[in-house]
Formats: sequence, C-alpha cells, structure tokens
Amino acid sequence: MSKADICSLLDIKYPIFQGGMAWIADGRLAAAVSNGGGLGIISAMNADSKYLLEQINIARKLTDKPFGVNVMLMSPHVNEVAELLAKEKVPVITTGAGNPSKYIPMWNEAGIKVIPVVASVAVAKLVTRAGAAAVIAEGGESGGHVGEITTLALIPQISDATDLPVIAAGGIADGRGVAAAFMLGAQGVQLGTRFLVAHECNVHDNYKQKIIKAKDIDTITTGKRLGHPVRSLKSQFSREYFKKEYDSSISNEELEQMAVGSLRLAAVEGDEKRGSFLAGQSSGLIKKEQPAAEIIEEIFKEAKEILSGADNILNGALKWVK
Ligand code: TUI
Repeated sequence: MSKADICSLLDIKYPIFQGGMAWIADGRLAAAVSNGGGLGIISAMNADSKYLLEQINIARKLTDKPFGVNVMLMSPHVNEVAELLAKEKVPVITTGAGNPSKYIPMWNEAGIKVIPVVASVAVAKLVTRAGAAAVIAEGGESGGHVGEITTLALIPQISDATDLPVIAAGGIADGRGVAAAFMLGAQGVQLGTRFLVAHECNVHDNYKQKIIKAKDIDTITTGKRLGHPVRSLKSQFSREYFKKEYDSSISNEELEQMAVGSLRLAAVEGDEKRGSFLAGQSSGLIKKEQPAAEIIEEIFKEAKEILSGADNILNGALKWVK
C-alpha cells in the first residue's frame, strides 16, 4: 500500500523536520526551518506553558508557514502544555520520550496533526491505533534520549508495521542519509544535529564548534543504569558520568542529581566542563554553520543527484539481476 505524501499532508515544500531539541529548538529556529520549506519544531522541553506560548508567538511573527511543537512527555508541565497546544491549535505536535496516546484525541479534536517519535515497532502500532497522523521512527544514532535499534534496522520494520507515513530520524545529516531513508521505506526525514549549527540557531557558539570539530567516534551513551540512555558528545561531564554509572558506591539519586541543569549549562552557557552536549552520531558529517534554508536546499539537491545516479548501481553491482 502506498503511504500518504507527507508534504501534501502538512502543506510543506520539502519532507524534512527539524528535531525538537531541548534548550535549542526555539521559535526563531523553527520559523527559519519552516521558511526554508521544511517543518520547524519548537521544543516544549521541561518548560511551562508561559514560555511555550512566547515561543509560539515568536514563530508566528517570523513565518506564515506551518510549524510544530515537540512535547517531551517526561516534562513535569506536560498536562498544562498539552492543553495550551489544543487551545492554540498549532498545526503539528510531535512527542518524545513516551507514549502520547492519552493526549491524541484532544489534539485531533483541535485539528492538530500528531506525529509521535517512536523507537520500537510496538509503540508505532500503539500510536497508529490511537490516531497519529504519521510517526517519526528514531534510531539510536540520534542525539538525546535514544532507543536501542539503529535507523537502518528500525525504518523498514516500522514501515511494515504501520500504514502511516514514516519520518526517519537518527544518523541523518546529508543527502546520502536522506536518499537511504527513502530506500528504507521512509516518506521523510527529521534532522536535529545538522540544524543545531544553523545560523538562526541561538545555541551557545561553544556547542556549535564542538559539533563542527567532532569525529565519528566522539559521542557516548550514558544513563543506561537509570533506564533512559542519552547520547551526547564526549566531554568532561559525560566521561565522569559514564565512570560513575559503573561505580556501585554511587547511588542512583547521586547520578540523577549530577545531570540536573546540565543541558542548560551546555546550550545557554556553553560550559565545556559541566555541560551535557547532546548530539547524534552524524556530528562527524557536519563541517560548517549555514542558514537553515541553505541546509535544506543542499541536502535535497544531493539526495536528488544520488537517486538519479542509481543507474550506476543498477548497471554495476546489480547488472546480472534479471
Ligand atoms: O525524546 C527524545 N529525545 C530527547 S528527550 C530529551 S530530555 C531528557 N533529558 C534527559 C533524560 C531524558 C530525557 C533529550 N532528548 N527523542 C524521542 C524519543 N522518544 N526517543 C525515544 C523515544 C521513545 C521512548 C519510549 C518514544 C516512546 C517510548 O515509549 C515507551 C513507552 O513509554 O511506552
């Protein structure tokens, strides 16, 4: 069965979402991505509805294109944020770090398209039944809170498990990743780390420079002991945290306490010692800062070139196949 076209569904030009990165994805970045033809997304992170409304109004001032809001389901303010979004009727809501099923009827009644991030086939099936409009299938290569399964293995399995359009996320930063995602059965892509270095992204310059300098092996996953693994750049903070996780004399409470405030320290203060610089494995592919619109144009130009050059493969590696 062919799946709905995500661009027609959401009224966007290119099938690309910007990830809803906590402390990073604000109204200004979301508007820049939407003006560039993708779907910009504001992160509701752990903030209250007052902060979120301010960011929604900033995005509305800067763009007349559709944009989304990402709801982090572990947020202490999740209920008030969920209600605000229904009242404001934002075009799209994406969710992360949990199962959003109980909020979907309220959001759908407000005419909002709900697109949950899922990291497993089971949760993809749950949200399909609950009324989602599409799913974002996120592999463990991504930055932040991650699942176990890689993008390469996850996308085709989720694509088979739901009739909804699938947006691939995790490890994608250029046109090659986009072309591969389409071949795996995705209808679109979501990129976080690549948009973090956009000119319009307000994150501290130290954060951008760390991503631009990062090599393939420069990310690490911590937090497994507490049940919520998180991928970040290797740093003083993440190395110390990693060591303490394997030290049985350290309590879970101490570990939790250590992480409090670390995302803000990285994103706002650029604190290289105590900050937690969440980033995906695609960091090694990212070489420079650019305007968001240029990032989008470049990626899709490259994806189109690659897909039009697929004859090389058909007439080369696959030449004997009838
Ligand atoms: O949510 C993310 N990425 C995030 S959230 C975040 S804030 C945070 N900080 C510290 C610890 C934990 C969170 C930073 N980055 N990505 C989307 C995502 N969602 N990845 C995996 C999932 C997910 C996991 C379980 C989605 C659904 C799910 O369902 C399980 C259930 O509850 O049934």
